[in-house]
Amino acid sequence: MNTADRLREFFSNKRNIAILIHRNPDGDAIGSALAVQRFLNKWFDKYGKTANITVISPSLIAYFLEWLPGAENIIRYPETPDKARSVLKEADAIIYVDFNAPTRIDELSEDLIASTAPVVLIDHHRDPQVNPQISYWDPEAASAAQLAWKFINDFQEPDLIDREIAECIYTGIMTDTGSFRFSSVTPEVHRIVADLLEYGVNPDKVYSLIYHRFSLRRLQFFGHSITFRIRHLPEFKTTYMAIPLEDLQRFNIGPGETEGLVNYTLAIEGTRLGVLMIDRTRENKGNPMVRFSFRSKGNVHVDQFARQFFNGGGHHNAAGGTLYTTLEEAETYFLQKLSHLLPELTKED
Ligand SMILES: [Mn+2]
Repeated sequence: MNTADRLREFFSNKRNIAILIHRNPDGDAIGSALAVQRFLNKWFDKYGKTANITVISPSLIAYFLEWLPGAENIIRYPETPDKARSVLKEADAIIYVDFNAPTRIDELSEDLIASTAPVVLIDHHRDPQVNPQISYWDPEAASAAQLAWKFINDFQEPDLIDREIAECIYTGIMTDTGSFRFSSVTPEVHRIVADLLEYGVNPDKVYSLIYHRFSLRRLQFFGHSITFRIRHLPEFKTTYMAIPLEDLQRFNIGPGETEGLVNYTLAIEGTRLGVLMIDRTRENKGNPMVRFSFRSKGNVHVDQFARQFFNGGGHHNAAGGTLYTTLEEAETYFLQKLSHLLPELTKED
């Protein structure tokens, strides 16, 4: 059976499809999920069938992603936990988008583990913890969105693809590649982007809707962090920022508003490892918790580092992790562990 037939056969008898994305969903997770949802809705419509296709987010949605076509219909667990649970419970297919471990969806994880519905995986993170019936998984892919694009195109229904779907996919690729510049960007990525522009995507519009959305308060928070919270360690080719809770409170920084801050650490010449650590006590019911974002250049592989020492993981050059300590303890611990990366940090590519 060819791929299109397999996809059609899998979906044709499904009536309640839940599309799940990871906590604190980014442009890639939301863009990919909404593209898949819109496409599947049109596909069921075309064949005169009805199916409930629902995107569930474990977290609220960052305001600069709310404009994405279809975002208004995402079920957000913190707002409607019962609805999120019942959709998951009734699902006869679950599509994992931009994540691959049930534990990455916080309070919904237990419900997901309990589900026996067949799984479709659309993801580019390493070490999947699921057993999908249909898999669009490639850890070398720059974004989940390009795998979602392959999934959509594999149905061989080009008339169902529209500008809105293309905008969602474009958003996912743009946000996961640092606007098309990370080492994961291949000629194939640009070929996909070229196709998306053919569908009418306006790059300047999408970029502005995502990145030119700072409030004065948020820009001042970035300026404050860069001025007062940054440390540069030239002997380790490392630059990091440690953001205390008082800063988040002073500038009233909400979920998702620290997005992009870590990138400034890599802007300092000679930096090969950039780290952002943020006091997330508020998100852990008042108990100490620090979230780490790691960014790196070349052969400095932060995914292993994050997995080994920070209860995390990710990609070679972008990873995350969590410690359940105070910010000061987290900083001390990080500085102790940094020596493990020294060989990679000081070896040029
Ligand atoms: Mn992604």
